[in-house]
Amino acid sequence: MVVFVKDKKLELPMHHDSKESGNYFRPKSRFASFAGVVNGLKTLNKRVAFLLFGVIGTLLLLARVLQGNFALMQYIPTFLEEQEYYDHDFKGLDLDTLKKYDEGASHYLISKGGMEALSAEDKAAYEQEVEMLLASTSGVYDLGDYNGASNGAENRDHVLLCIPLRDAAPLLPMLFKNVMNLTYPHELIDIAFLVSDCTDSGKTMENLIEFSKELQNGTLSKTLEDFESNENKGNSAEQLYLKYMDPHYLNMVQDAFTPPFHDGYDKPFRSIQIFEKDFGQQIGQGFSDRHAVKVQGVRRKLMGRARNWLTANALKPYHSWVYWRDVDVELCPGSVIEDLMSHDYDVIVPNVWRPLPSFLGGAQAYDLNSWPESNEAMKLAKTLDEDDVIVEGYAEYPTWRVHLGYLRKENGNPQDLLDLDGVGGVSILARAHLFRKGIHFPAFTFENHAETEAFGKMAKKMGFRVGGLMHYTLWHIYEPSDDDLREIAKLERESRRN
Ligand SMILES: Nc1nc2c(ncn2[C@@H]2O[C@H](COP(=O)(O)OP(=O)(O)O)[C@@H](O)[C@H]2O)c(=O)[nH]1
Ligand SMILES: [Mg+2]
Repeated sequence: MVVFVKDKKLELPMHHDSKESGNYFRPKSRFASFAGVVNGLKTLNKRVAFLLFGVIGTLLLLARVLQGNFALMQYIPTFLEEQEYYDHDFKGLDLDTLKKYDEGASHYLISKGGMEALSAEDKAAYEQEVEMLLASTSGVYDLGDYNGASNGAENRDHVLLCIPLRDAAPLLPMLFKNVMNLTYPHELIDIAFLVSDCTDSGKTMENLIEFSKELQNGTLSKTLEDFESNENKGNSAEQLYLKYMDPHYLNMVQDAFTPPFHDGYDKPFRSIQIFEKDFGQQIGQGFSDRHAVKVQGVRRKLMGRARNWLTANALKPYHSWVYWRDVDVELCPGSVIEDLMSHDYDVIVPNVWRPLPSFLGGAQAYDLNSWPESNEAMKLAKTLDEDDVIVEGYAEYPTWRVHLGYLRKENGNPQDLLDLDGVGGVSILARAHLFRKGIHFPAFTFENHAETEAFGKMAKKMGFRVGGLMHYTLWHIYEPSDDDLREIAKLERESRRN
């Protein structure tokens, strides 16, 4: 009954409890790099090593404090207790322990005489190691377990949060604050970014990597404070339009970004992945460039390709839901994922509005891509070429559709839902199994639509429920168009004259 034969003694290697000793999923303190130094000193007296460590640490701390940087003092490393940080592809592997199996280690589990030679504890530890060894190269998933429950947070459903980015460096602080503000348990969210076709000399990527590291370190709040106080210096000319915005809206923004935040605000996410891939997008990312009617078909098909690359690379078998979010959402309830889930739809979107300067009416429906199909649009489609893409909000395409955007009432019931065909992409929650079934964001013309509207139509065609919330509102940022900037300049000149 010898299971393995060990060369030397009847002993198992020390069981390494990843929860007690430094684990590589644990947020590292800024002292992390000293771990290597301490290791190197193992041969010396441990006391000397710790004394050295302590002295160097204290000196560093003093130096930072003297510089007036208190970030270090505010950060207390904590162990991430939630099992979900370590499950599935992040099983608690201890690579040092597993290393010996590279050499084909062998063990006696019982004595040669047939007597139990191992304590129950040793046996359990050994079994855990074997389990770990198996988990390092194999995994089993019952895909029936990941269908997405309407009470996903209680059901411990894993969510993939997908965020496409292009030339988005200035928007990243706002995005990350909104991401931290998500109350869906962070340990259940994997974040996947796709950065494409940037023309900002790598600024989007550089900041994204920096903020992601800080987010996972639990130190992003402080980093953003420092970052923004540097960035905002001398920026007042660009912020001129704020004079013309509704003060009530500006107060809502101020409130949203002022503590106290929810308990899990600074908590790391289960994982962050950043993908980079260019698709040759030529259309500028400025407001007026990207909203010209003639560029819509090309732009939206390219966005479709980008989204498909992102899901194809990031979706894991254990994800039950996928939440798509644009970088340029300014205001969003932190509970948006739970709220959208609670309706038990397969694809669901909120209403998306944007604030406007007072001379343009103060606010407006932004996302016109969420709608139920209309007879007029079906008739219009019949007159178009197979490859033509209908885009909403342009006189060239009179669809007479009812837009989710225009149904919003300020004090309407946020639960009110409308069945939809097309959906906009600013914030989409979809069950992950739709993507597994092949539903995607068409990068070609599908029923005279592309990207997110075609996604909604395709989901509907495959029998899924697609809906939108009429009075549950997310606010897209206001980006002054060329015309708006001219108007603001004119008003400023007039006010100086008076
Ligand atoms: N990866 C990638 N992301 C993009 C591209 N174009 C826009 N985005 C991102 O996709 C989201 C929606 O784009 P945006 O230009 O704001 O769309 P709009 O608000 O409908 O005009 C934002 O998060 C952008 O940063 C692109 O070509 N590739
Ligand atoms: Mg946008």
